[in-house]
Amino acid sequence: MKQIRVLIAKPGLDGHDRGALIIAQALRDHGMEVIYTGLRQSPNQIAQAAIQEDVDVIGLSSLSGAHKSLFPKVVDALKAQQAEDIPVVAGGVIPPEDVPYLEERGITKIFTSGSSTEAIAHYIKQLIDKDREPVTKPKKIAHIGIAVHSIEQALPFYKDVVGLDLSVVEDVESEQVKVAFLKIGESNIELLEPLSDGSPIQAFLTKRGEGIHHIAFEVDDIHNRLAQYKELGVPLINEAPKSGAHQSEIAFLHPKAAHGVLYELCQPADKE
Ligand code: B12
Repeated sequence: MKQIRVLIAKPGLDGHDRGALIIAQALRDHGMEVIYTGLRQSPNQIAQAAIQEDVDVIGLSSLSGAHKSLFPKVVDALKAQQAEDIPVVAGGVIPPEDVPYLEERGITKIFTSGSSTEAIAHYIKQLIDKDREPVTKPKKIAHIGIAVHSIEQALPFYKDVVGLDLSVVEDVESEQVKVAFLKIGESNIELLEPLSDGSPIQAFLTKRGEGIHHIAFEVDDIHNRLAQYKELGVPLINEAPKSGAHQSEIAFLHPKAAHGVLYELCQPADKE
């Protein structure tokens, strides 16, 4: 695979160059060749530089609030010069509500403040190298795990009031927990009762009391996905899958990866 060439550009009068310089250095550290235009470039100048330098991708940075006007102008300038095949990614201080508009106007992906440089480099590599596996969405929410002191005492609410059917109750020795699954549409509510004082569920109950413990995503590529998340710098509780309920393979991401939510990846027994 040839070295990826990236043009990092700052359109308009914006003088904030810290983010652009950090991205330029991070992409170099990831083995890319980076050309930085410097400050105060017009959309036409950026398109011309991209063509002359024969880059694979353009990265725009804007913190001044002019992104809605300037980013689409770069896309238009590329089109006017028959160079619309050069993808444009962008970042900076960009309110989330502007992201759909910018993507509709031809910006391939927006990375807002706080985006990890690993995720940006990974995205660009995957954008250019079609053989790399893209990060795909999980298939569905497999279940929502709820920590309870006693499954027996919690069941009447879920069965008799909510009207859910109990599909299975089993012990998961690896987690020192007894689980009960209640099917709801394509997903399940999973009640979790500790089997011993050493159970992570007992620790959760002691610290926080009963309540939502985790959300599980169903995946069919748990090994690859964990490797991919690791490459993206996602903090993982389990770097390799372990056994979960119904012989599934499971792994937990650290809640600091996801704004305080504990996520589980869950691959049913017959997948992969
Ligand atoms: C540092 C700073 C400055 C420094 C700039 C130093 C420099 N050389 O960059 C100084 C003090 C000079 C400055 C001046 C001004 N600033 Co100022 N500044 C900031 C501040 C506090 C942090 C910006 C920063 O460096 N962040 C760190 C970098 C690493 O983050 P980042 O750029 O967002 O980059 C990340 C992502 O966005 C993304 N990314 C960024 N670029 C790219 C590009 C690509 C290709 C990709 C993939 C990703 C990507 O990846 C990075 C990593 O996650 C922000 C507030 C904020 N919270 O953002 C205000 C802020 C940007 N400034 C602001 C303003 C108003 C100004 C001034 C106009 C103030 C004034 N009245 O004089 C001037 C204008 C300067 C100018 N000539 O343009 C406003 C902008 C408002 C707006 N957008 O509507 C902000 C948002 C503050 C605020 N809340 O009001 N500022």
